[in-house]
Amino acid sequence: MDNKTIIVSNRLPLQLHLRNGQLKMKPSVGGLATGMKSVHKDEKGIWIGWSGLIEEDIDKETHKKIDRLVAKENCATVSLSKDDVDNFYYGLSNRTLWPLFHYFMEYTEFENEFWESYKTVNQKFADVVLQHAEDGDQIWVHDYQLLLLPALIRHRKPNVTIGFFLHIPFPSYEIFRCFPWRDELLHGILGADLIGFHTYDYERHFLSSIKRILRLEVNFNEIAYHERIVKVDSFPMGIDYNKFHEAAKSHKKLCSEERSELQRKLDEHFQSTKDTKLILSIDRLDYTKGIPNRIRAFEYFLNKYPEFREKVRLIMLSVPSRSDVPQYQLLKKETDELVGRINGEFSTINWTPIWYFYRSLPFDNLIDLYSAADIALITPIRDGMNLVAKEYIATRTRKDGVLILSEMAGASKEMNEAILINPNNFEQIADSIKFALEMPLEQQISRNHLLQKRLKRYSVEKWAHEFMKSLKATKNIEKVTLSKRLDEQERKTMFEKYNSAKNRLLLLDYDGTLTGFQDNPQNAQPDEKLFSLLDQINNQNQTNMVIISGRDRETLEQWFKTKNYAMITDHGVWAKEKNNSWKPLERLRSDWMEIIRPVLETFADRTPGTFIEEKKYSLAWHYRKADPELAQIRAIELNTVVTSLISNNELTVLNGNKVIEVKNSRVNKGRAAGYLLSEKDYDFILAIGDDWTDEYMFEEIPNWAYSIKVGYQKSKAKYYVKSTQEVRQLLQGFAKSK
Ligand code: GDG
Repeated sequence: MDNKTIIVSNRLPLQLHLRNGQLKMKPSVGGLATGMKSVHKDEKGIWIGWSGLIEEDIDKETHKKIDRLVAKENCATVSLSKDDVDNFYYGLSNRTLWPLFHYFMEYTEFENEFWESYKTVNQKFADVVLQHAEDGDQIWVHDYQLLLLPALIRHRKPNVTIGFFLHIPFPSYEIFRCFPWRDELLHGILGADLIGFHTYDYERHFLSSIKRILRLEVNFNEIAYHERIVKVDSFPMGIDYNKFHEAAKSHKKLCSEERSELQRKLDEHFQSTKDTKLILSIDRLDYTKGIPNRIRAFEYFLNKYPEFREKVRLIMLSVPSRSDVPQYQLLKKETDELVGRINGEFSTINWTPIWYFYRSLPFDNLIDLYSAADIALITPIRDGMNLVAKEYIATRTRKDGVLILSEMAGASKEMNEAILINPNNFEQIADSIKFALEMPLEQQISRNHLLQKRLKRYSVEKWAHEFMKSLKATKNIEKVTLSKRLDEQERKTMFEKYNSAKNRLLLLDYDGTLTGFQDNPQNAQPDEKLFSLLDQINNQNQTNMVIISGRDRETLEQWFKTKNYAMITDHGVWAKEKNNSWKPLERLRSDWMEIIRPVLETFADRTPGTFIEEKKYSLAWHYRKADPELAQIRAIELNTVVTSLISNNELTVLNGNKVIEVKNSRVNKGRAAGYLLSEKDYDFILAIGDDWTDEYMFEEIPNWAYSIKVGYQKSKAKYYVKSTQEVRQLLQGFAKSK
């Protein structure tokens, strides 16, 4: 059976209006709606979102009517109350996450009430999704209003594939860490199998927060999370190129009567002031878009290059947005005043420098504006992508026109041929405007030619398609790379085999297997519960239970001094059988340590939070507590340096769990396991461990034996368990036997 795709976003791709009890519905024409059209239609999709109407404003009957209407468009609604909209939408989404993620710390409000509502509303979305989702479905969740949704869905419906795409920037760790509920938010997003961003920078920032805040293992762009692999990637959103390009073409062909009023006004402008050029800017009236900066930079330009007065005009379209939030009201006032002041200062009888529209215009007017403008001046302070920049280029049917674009917009990463500016540098903006006004036509054409080619190829449909392709591919990750989960059924069979076996061998790694990790390795001594379980197993006559560890003999001797366990220490240098004394498995030299120790010391000195553990036969550099990114770089560096020093095969560098260990090559847990296997014929063998050093033993034991990895990572082990808690459950199972 084919699986369906569920799309979830804050708003539905429909506009619903209730006027005098009459319900009106029309489709939205935004970029997202266009891009998702094929996903929505072709894949038997359902789109889930808020209708835009408040619960208190609609009676039961109307509610039903709305549901019937949207169902015809394959949509389903999430119903929100006034309180939800105030605290979830205007609150946490737009007064906390929006400013924080756009680096506007001073506008960010941390209100517990907002957060509570955000959780409640995300749960409301999850409830509706769960009414529709079936095992095997793909679910694509959009944007910052729904960061908790992936985990809420995953929790109740584990067997679906979930994608998440963030349309705004993901800020640097330094900003993100300020958010009071940062852990919950990250866990929420990690419910997804695939997490998408517009640019690599946002992806990088996200991974950095994952490593620093949750301390999770990140392998290139994959995160090992519980028993899943979560993939992170960048997918720069495109536009419906053909729609804009074709609309611009057909507008050029219209005769004067057919032209819009706005177009006629623009025509008049061109007639009366033939050599006056138009600079255009379009955006929602939002503080992230850098509107006051742009006006001030334009003023600076008029002062710096007075010869251009009466020769240029700035047309600014500001679309009303979130006017319930105080900062937006202030921005409106500031913009009005700036436009007023500059027009007052510079206007002449024939010329007003800024034409300012505070409204939303129909699509056709947008095309008129894009087509008429000689320059597009797009100067956001921060912007996830910015589609306006792309739309302007798409409408340039003759390939003329110049785009001046802020390097703070995600779009700048793909639009190198534009003139890229820092929106805070007025000098640079003023010079760029002059440069753009004087740019020879051939240069305009050659720049736009390249830009158009790229925009046409990577359209919004392609973007949606690529995301869906990656999302579906995540379904296969598991099969290729990982061991099988040791589930209830497998466990039962394993215990049965254990019970009926005559000669059993248990090879138990210590750190990360029998106990969890401690920041200081000396604090990982065994607890009473562990002793009691190990005692019960060790007392079984038919079982040879061996603790096999990389730790030094002295430490294990000390911890288990009252016990009579079999142990192998130092990765296999020393062995002690039950009721027996210690003997060396390998005879080794350790004079190499004098050369390697100073090298490790320089790394420990230069990398705060790291330290050296000196063992008898090896040296280990631990970096669990260090800054994860610095430690990763240093670890690679250390590997290279040490490897170059030990060309004679005598030493090996082991990359363990947040530790690099240099030791003699002749020693490893595999060789030690081999020695045990040669001593006796076993009919039940189990080896369990959590890091790379345990892989040697997984390789050494026979195929029919149980090899178990602790944690969900690439491994040669046949099975995996999730955590040290699960290891304890296994020990309990063995302890019950005779
Ligand atoms: C968020 C992120 C990211 C504008 N005025 C009118 C109008 N528009 C259309 C434009 C364009 C869209 O609105 C604006 O999109 P942007 O990308 O520029 O900005 P945001 O609204 O802030 O969007 C942004 C985007 O999500 C997608 O991921 O690029 O960074 O902030 O398509 O054409 N459309 C009509 N009349 C107008 O007056 N019809």
